[in-house]
Amino acid sequence: MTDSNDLYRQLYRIRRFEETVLDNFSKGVFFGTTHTYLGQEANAVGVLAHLQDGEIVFSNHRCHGHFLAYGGDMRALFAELMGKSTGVCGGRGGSQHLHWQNFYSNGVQGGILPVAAGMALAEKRRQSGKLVIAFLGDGTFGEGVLYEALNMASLWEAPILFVVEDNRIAQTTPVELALAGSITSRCMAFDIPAVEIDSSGVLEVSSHAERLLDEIRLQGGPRALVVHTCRFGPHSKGDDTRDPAVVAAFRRERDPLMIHAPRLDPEARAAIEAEVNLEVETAFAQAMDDPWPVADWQPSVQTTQHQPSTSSDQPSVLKSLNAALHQALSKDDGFVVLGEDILDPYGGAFKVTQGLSEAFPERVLTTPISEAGIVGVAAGMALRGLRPVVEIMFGDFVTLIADQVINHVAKFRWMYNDQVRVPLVIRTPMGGRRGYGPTHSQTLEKLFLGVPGLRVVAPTALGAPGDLLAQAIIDDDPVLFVENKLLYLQKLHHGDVLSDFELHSHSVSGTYAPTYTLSMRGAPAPGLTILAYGYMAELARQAVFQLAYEHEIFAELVVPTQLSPFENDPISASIGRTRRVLAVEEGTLTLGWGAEILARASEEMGTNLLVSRRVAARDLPIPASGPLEQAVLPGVADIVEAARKMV
Ligand SMILES: Cc1ncc(C[n+]2csc(CCOP(=O)(O)OP(=O)(O)O)c2C)c(N)n1
Repeated sequence: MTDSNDLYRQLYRIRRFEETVLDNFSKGVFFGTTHTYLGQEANAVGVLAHLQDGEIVFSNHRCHGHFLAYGGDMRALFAELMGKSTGVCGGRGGSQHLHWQNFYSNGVQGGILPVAAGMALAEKRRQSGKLVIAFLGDGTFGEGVLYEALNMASLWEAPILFVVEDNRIAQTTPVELALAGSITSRCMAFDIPAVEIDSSGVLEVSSHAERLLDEIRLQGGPRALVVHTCRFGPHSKGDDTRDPAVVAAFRRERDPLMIHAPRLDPEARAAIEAEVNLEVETAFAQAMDDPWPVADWQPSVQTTQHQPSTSSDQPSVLKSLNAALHQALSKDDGFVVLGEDILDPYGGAFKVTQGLSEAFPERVLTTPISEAGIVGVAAGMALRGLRPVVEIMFGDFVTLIADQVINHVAKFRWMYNDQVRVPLVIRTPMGGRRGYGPTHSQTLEKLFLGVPGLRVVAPTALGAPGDLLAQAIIDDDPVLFVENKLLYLQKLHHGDVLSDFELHSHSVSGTYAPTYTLSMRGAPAPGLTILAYGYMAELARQAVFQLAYEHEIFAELVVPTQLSPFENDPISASIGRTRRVLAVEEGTLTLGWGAEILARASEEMGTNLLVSRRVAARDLPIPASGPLEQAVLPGVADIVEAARKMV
């Protein structure tokens, strides 16, 4: 157990750090935002006093105190807040986004909690005996994803301590205006044993935390510590709407330093304060002198060509994907599959996961209906070295995972300055033509195109979707793997179907997902480039055939399997030859993928581009009725008609 002097030193370090930050914000030294921990120091110090080697801390926007109590470097923290290259994350993260050793923080309320639970589950799976501590505030109890995380943490007995710092206010909103019932009972409703204390005393926080952490280590499962605490400063820099008399009373009666100080010898206390004052001054001055980072990251793209293998006996797309999952799971016990209703005998809504749970019962997890939570948990597992594959039952529900994908999964590597990897695959069936109606038929991947840090891949029957999935599974970075529903029962092409076509596969460096080009064998040079992916590539292939035989229009079809990051080389090579481009997609027309294709072509070619068009779904929800659905979604006839207008 840490001695009293040391506890005081830690409390005082945080206090002086935060005061220095606030003072200097008003002088313009810092930029952006900050959320200081003044008044709450006892929580971080008391809880983290019991952290053991290799254990994990996940924190939120108010993370400086947690970071310093974890053992983080003060100069690096100042530097991070200043945006300097010596910062904890090289200036990429700033005040709310820190990562060092086993410490992580992110500034989106609630979003970290499934990730933290996933980390705890990864530690449990590998029987490391290590636990996770996750800090959150009372206001975060308004976020739905928190309850997904509590549910899964309890259900799967994740070794995690939720530390709720209940300072009775969220930004400017008092808890009375935002929270019904009690935080402790909410935790207990999930069968998570919870202890509630009303204290700013570091010893009291410490003794409760110690007991709960010991319980987790001995018995497993989650626990919660709910601490009524007092925020002394503004929410961030100057936004305190509370009555100053209330805050003054907190400072008089609930100051963790004043509560703890009488336990120290006054001389020892003065010496500690002098040492810390010097440490803070020095760290601040060093950070001020530290260099600014240089933006020197460059994507590198090179194109090479290769022929795909050909064999006449082809499985369906579904079988190919299913086989890839079986193979991955049999190779390495770090691979896990999570999703709703994926257990056998049902085997998932579209059967891509069939047979997996029977063969690998320990590593195939059926989940609650918690799309955001599942992705968060899987992200936590991925951060701790597992390789999860998540199934989102219908692509329409990617709206629910957007925060996890965009603000967590895709950002971690970059904002933590390349120190982590998130080897996570999110598979999902997309698309219409099955009469499932407006909320189960959409093509929504365009919402995720252009999200930095995320690879979006769409297999076709032209290549081997299973190989593509296998590559995605061993990718160290996150992949959104979009499977069009109509492709599932389609046999992989080669042999007969493609005998009329010349097929090339282009692999661009930096990705394993090829772009295919396809043109009529023995035909004159194509005068039009048609671009399509996923199932639309199938319809476009039929259109290319029809255009050649019925209209003597020869087109080259370009089919990327990686939609994002956007790989322009094979596309622009084709458009450079034909000078005409038709982009075809199943998503809605406006602000879609095709718009990007046309914009790139026109930027590159200017007036050399003779004509460009798009074929896409109408800007309408997708109706269930067959004829209505057909009228909304693009078909072969639409592609043929558009092409004829262009040539
Ligand atoms: C999803 C989300 N919504 C809103 C915000 C803006 N915001 C940042 S902190 C905060 C208040 C959080 O309150 P609480 O969880 O009680 O933590 P405290 O600030 O009191 O430590 C809000 C609304 C955010 N960061 N993330």
